[in-house]
Amino acid sequence: MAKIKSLLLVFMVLFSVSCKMKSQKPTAVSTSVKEITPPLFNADSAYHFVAQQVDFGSRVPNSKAHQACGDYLVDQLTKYGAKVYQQKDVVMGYDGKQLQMRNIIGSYNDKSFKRVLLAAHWDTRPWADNDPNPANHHTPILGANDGASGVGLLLEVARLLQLQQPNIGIDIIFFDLEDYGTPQFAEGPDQENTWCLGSQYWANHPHKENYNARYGILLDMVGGKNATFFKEGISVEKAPGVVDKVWSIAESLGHGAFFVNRLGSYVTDDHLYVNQLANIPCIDVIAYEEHNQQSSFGSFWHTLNDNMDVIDKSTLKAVGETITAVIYKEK
Ligand code: AHN
Ligand code: ZN
Repeated sequence: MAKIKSLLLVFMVLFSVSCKMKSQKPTAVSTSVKEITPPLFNADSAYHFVAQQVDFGSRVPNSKAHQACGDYLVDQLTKYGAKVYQQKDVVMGYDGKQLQMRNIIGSYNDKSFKRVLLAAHWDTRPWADNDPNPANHHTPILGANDGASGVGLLLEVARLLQLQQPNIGIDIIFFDLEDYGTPQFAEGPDQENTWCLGSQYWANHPHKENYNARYGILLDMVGGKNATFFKEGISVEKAPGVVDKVWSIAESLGHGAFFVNRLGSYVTDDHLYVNQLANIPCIDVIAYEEHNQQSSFGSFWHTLNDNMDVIDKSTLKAVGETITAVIYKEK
């Protein structure tokens, strides 16, 4: 009997302990928001994604290369685990031509309401109208820097997103028809809205109803040798906090020589319409050379020299590491 009593006592004690354990509240607040170590941005991989686009040739609207490269981008985003949306339509160019447009969107963590948008244009300019040789003005450019660099960098980010999910959802948008803006040789006015046709379309018809994001980062010409990125005017006006965040993270990573802490110029680019029409604060990380006579975007801008020779892995690395750090810090 004494044995049974003491056994009972042991059970009662154990039971009360287990009850206590159950009722104990966790001391740490456990939510899904964590500090995340970002995966390593691989500049060789980004460079490869740039070269693969250039290998298609000029990706000008209504061309085989444009179509083939668009299919490649969809395949890559799919391979890296994105939910892929395609917006296909026909829009009119400055010259009245009907252009086959395709915006390509790769979404990660599609259900989250905490989102950041990353964008670049994937089309290339049909005219090298800034080439020193006027005989080249009607020839399409390869757009290694102007087009392929931003997209290649974001394909590398897509690869990382499959390896490690950040705390937020990400939408990678490849805008079409950014670079069909009125050429210098055209008669009549250079209307601003002849540029950025794909982003205007997207901002007027987002790929999802009521789409929203905390902010956006547009990448344009982010692979050039000795590139510098000044704070672009519209970005500073519309999304000063995002500019400060990106430039200070770049600095902290040792990329302050690329991300110059000074004001650049105002650029008509896809971020204008993301800000103006979609009402999402969006910055443009775009090459800017203060003292370049030929172009503030670099000497090869809209010339036949915009090929793989102008691409430098250390620029892709500086921008790539910065963007990666920015998105994995987000809570
Ligand atoms: C203008 O030249 C009006 N905007 C520059 C946007 C651009 C062209 N980005 C790449 N190509
Ligand atoms: Zn261009």
